[in-house]
Amino acid sequence: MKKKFLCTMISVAMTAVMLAGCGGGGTTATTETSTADTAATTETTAPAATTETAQDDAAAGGENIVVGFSQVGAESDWRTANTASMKATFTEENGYTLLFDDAQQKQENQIKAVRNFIQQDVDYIVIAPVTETGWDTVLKEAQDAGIPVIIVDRMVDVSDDSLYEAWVGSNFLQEGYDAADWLAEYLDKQGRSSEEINIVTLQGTIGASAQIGRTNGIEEKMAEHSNWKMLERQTGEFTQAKGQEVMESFLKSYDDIDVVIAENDNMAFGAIDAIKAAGKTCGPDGDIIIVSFDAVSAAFDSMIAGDMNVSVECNPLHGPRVAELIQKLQNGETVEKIAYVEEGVYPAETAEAKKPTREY
Ligand code: GYE
Repeated sequence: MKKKFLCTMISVAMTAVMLAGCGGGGTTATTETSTADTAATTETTAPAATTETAQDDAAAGGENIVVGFSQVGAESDWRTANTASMKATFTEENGYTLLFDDAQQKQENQIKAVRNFIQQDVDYIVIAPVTETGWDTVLKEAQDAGIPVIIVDRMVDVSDDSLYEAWVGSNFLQEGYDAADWLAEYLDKQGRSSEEINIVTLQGTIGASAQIGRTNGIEEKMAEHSNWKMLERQTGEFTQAKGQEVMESFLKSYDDIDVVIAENDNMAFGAIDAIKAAGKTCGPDGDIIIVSFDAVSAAFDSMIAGDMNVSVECNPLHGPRVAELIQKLQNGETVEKIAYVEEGVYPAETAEAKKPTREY
């Protein structure tokens, strides 16, 4: 799309070094890291293949808009749906060439991917950042290269907001409030609003906006409920396996857990497995109340099965939203710097009716 002949030539030259595998710099390392870890990632990440696509597009003077997307990883159902949304939006038919990089939950991989995109002189860089901090330097590099950056899903915490054009994602603090408000109402209906309520929390990746907002939202609301006691919080890294592991240790430490707050559905699934394995019960008719976030399709199955009490929605379908931002920027229009998506709360009693309407 860009007609920067010199930049393209430099980019092609650097790419050639990278493909030949004889460079010692960060770009080569990105390729190796991304391809070495898992076979599955290699397929989706395929740095060499995506590099060739960018080259081809540039060489052919292609009119496609080249978008480099640095994705967090594939840690959850939410993330899978988010990746699918981006890939379904940024297609050749829609006028895009997508360079997709899976960072496997490591910020260092994301930084390498962004540098790779800069070297390839993509038209736009889109980042779903693992954590909020640590972005100033690489975003400045993108800005100096004249490449607009869009942040999606989690936020970045940078000293200068002009380092990115726009952000679109969820109001994670509001999600935390919504979860706590649902719990207060539920306990009230059960006549337990002054009983001591013991809570444990499985937190997301520490430093990720989804973790910070949800933890803080609940923490703020705790002040309104003097009978709520947070026994412990620990990260389950947003994965089912870690969620299960941490829940197993919580169950060993405490025999009187009333509520599990899992900062995403996959950790809740892990926690439910741990609870059942320990011979305890959970869900609307069980001993332990399960409060979760995301409201992915499998959470509705879990609610229908009677295991989960509620899931606070977090919408991952950001592909079209990012595309709209890019189209506006292409037309020289101003875009909203910060845009939140609308979300709901889905308690178990709504699951059966709502499940067929869910898109992810
Ligand atoms: O809740 C979780 C995923 O950042 C909103 O990341 C996202 C979170 C989501 O791993 O399932």
